[in-house]
Amino acid sequence: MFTDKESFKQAYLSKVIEGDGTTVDEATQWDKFVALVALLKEKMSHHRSTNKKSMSQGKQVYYFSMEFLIGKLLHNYLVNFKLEEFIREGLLELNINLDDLLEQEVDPGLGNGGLGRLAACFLDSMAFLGIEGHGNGIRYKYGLFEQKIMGGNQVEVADNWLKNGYPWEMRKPDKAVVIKFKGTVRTELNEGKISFLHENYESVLAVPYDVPIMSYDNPLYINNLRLWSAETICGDLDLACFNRGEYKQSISNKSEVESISYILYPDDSSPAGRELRLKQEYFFVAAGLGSIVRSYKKRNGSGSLHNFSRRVSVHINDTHPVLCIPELMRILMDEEEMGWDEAWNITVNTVSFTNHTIMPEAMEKWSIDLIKSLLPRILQIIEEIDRRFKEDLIARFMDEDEVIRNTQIFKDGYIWMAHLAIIGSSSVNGVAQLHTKILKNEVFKDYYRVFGYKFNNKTNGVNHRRFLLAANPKLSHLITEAIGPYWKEEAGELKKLLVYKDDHSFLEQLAYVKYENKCRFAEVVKHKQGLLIDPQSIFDVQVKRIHAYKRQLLNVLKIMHLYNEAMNDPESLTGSHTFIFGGKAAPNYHYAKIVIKLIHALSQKIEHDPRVNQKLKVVFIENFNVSQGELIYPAADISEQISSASKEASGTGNMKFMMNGALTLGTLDGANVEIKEAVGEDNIFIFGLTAEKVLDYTRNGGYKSWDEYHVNSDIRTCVDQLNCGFFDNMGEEFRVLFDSLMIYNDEFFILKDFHSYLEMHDKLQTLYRNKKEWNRISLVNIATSGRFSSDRTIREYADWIWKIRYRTVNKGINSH
Ligand code: 26V
Repeated sequence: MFTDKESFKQAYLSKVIEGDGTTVDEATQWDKFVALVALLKEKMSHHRSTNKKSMSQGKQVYYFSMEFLIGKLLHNYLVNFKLEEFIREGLLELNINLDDLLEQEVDPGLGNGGLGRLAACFLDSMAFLGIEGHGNGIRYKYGLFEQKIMGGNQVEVADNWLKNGYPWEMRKPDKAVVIKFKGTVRTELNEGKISFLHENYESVLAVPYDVPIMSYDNPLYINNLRLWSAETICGDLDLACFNRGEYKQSISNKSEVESISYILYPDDSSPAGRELRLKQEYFFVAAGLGSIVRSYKKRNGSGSLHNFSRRVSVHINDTHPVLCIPELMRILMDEEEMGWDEAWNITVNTVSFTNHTIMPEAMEKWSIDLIKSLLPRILQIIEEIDRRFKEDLIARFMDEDEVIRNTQIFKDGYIWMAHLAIIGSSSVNGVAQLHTKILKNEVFKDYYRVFGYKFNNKTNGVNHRRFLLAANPKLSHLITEAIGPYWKEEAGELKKLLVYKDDHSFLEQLAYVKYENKCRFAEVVKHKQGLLIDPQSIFDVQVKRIHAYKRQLLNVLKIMHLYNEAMNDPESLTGSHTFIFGGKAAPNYHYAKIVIKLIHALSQKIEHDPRVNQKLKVVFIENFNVSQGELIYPAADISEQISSASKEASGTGNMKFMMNGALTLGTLDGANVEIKEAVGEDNIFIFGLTAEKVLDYTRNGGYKSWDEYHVNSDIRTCVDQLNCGFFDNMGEEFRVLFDSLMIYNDEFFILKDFHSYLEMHDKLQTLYRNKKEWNRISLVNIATSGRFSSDRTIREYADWIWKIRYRTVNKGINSH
C-alpha cells in the first residue's frame, strides 16, 4: 500500500495499466480517474481488513432512506485521508492535473433535496464518530432529472449517471435477497399453532451495490452505503417463460421487475400515490432487513433473534421506509417463529423514526386495496397492529373520541404511514426545535398524549468537513492559521474565532477570501452558462427546491420593487446587486415552473434596461445540486431563508451558508430560530410573521391579501406587473402567480411579509457599505456555526435514540 509520493506514483502507474492495458500517456481522463478511485478503494479495504479485529462488535445502526445525496466523493476522500497534497504533486509529476480528474466524477442525484443530503451528512458523521452506521437505499438507474433552461423554461433531461459505470460501487451478487410481491396468504394450524404461508407470489431479486463511506482521519471506520438494484431471479430473462415459448412475456417481466429501481420519484409537490412507488418502498425495506438479519446471524451465531434490538437500530428517514415495522414483525413471527408480543417488543425497540415535514399534502398514505394486492401478508400484520393499538387506546382514552379518531392507522380507505411509524417505533423526532413543537402541539397532538415519551427533537446539522473544510479551502486555511486545526474534528472549536471579531487585519483577510470565492464562482458561471457576474457586487442567494412555501416569489417581488424604485429615483439603489437563484421544480408542479420562468423574465427585463443593468443583475444557476452548492455557499454574502414561518421543518442550506460567512435574511422558521440563538439577534436579519401567527391565521382565518394590496401601493404595483404586460411577450403566463396571491388569498403570506422583508433587505444594503461591521458579523456567523455540524446531531441520536457509544475526539488524540 502506498505511503508517500514515490510509492503512490508507482502504485498509480500500475493501476492505470491494470485498468485498460494502456499507459498513462494513452489513457483517457476517465481511465485516469477510475484508476485513482480504484487505488483509494484498495487503501480502504486494506484499512478495513487490517483493522477488522479492533472494530467493535457492538451495536449496528442502519439508516433507511429512499434518498442519499452523497455528492462527489473523490475530493472529500482525499481530504479525509489527508492525501490531497502529495497525490496532487505526484500526479503533476506524471503530467496529470488532479482537478481534471475530479471533474470526471458524476454527482449521483439519488435524492430530491434536504432529506437526501441530510442522510449523506449523517453517514459521514457516523463514520467520523466511529459508529458502525450504514445506509440502506435504492440504486436508481436514473437519479433526479438534470435541469436545463430553454427560453426561460425548465426542461428535464434524464440523469443517466451510470452510463460510464460508477467506480466507487461494488456489486455483491452473493448478498442478494429475494423479495416477494402479490400472491395469497394461506393459514395452517399445526399442533395448535397458526402459521401463515405466502403463496403464488412473484419474486424479485434485490442485488446490493456497496459504496464505502469514510470520514475524516478515522480510517478504522469504513462504513457502507448499500444500494439495492432490482433484477429478475434468473438473470437476463424469465427463463421459465422463455422455455415455454412466451418470449414477449419473458422480456416484459424483466422490464417490469427492473422498473422498481429504475427512477427516483422527483415529486415533492404532490405525493406519488403510485403502485411503483409502493413497490420501491417495500423492495428496499425487505432487502435491507433481509440482509441485516442474515449478517446478524453471522455475527451473533445463527441462533435466535431475542437480543436483536440490543444489537441493531433501524432508523427510518421519514415515512418512506415505514414498512420496516410490519416487515420486521413478519420476519420475527413467520420466519423466526416468535410470538406476537416478543416480536412487537423487539420491533418497537429496534425502529426509530424522523419526521421531516408538516405539510399535510406530504403525509404519505396508501390505499388499503393496493397494499392488499401487492403485500397481502404485510396488510394482515398492519391490521393486527391496528387492532391491538385500538384495544389499548380505548382502555386508556375511553371518553375521548377525538384522540381515538385522530390516531387511526386506517382512515377513509387509506393507511396513514406516519401513524404506523409512531405506533411501531420507540422514538419520533422532529428536525428543529420549532418543528418538533409543532409536531407535539398540532400535527400529532393526539399521539403526543398517547406516547408523549417517544417525542423528541434532534436539530439537523450538516457535514462541516464537506461544506467548509473541503468546499472552502481558502477560508479553512485562514481559520486553521488562526485557531489551529482541531475545528475540523470538533466544530465547536470555531468559537475561538470570536477573539478576532474586532481584529481589523483578520477581518480584511476574511473579506478577501470571500472575494476570491466570488471570483471562483463567477468564473464557473461564465464557463458553464456564459453569464457574466461582477464579484464586486453583493451576492444575494436563494438556492433550494422551488416551492410555494419557500417563497421564491417573495424574493422576485422584492427585486421588482427595487427596479420600480430605481425607475422613480435612480439614486435609490446603493451599490450593485447580483441576485442568484437556483433550484429544481418538480416536473408536474406548474406553479414552481412558472416561478422559474418569472425569474428569467425579470432577469431579461433588467439586463435590457441600461438605466439599471449596471447595478442590478438576476441570474439563475442551472441544475442546482450538491456540487453546485459547494461552489455557491462559499461565495454568498446574503443567505435567503424566507419560507413562510412554520412550513420549513428545518432547512439545512441555512447552516451551510452560515458556516461560510453569509449573513442570513430569514423568517423565524425551522432552524433559523436556533441560528438566531447562536449568532445573537444583532447578527441575523429576521422579518415577517411568527409561526404562531401563521398557524393562528390558518386555523381561524382573518387574513385578506386584498387588504395588503389596497393599503400598500408598492405591493399593488408589483402584483399588477405580474398581470399587465410589464414583461414583454409573456401574455397571461404569470396569471397563475397573480391568482395564487389575489384569488386564492396568498396561502403563504407573501404580501403580509412583504414590507418587513423590504425593510430588512434595506438594512442589509446599508450595512454592506460598512465593511468592517459586515465582516465582523460574517465572522460571528462562522464562529458560532459549530452547533450545526452533523457531528453534534449524530452524537444526540447516538445518546438518546440509538443508545450507542461513539469515540470522543481529544485534541489530536482519539479515544473511545
Ligand atoms: C414533500 C411534499 C410532497 C407533497 C407536497 C408538499 C411537500 C412539501 C415538502 C416535501 C418534502 C418532505 C420531506 C423533506 O424533504 N423534508 C425536508 O427535510 C429536510 C431535512 O430534515 C429539512 O431540512 C427541510 O426543511 C424539509 O423540507
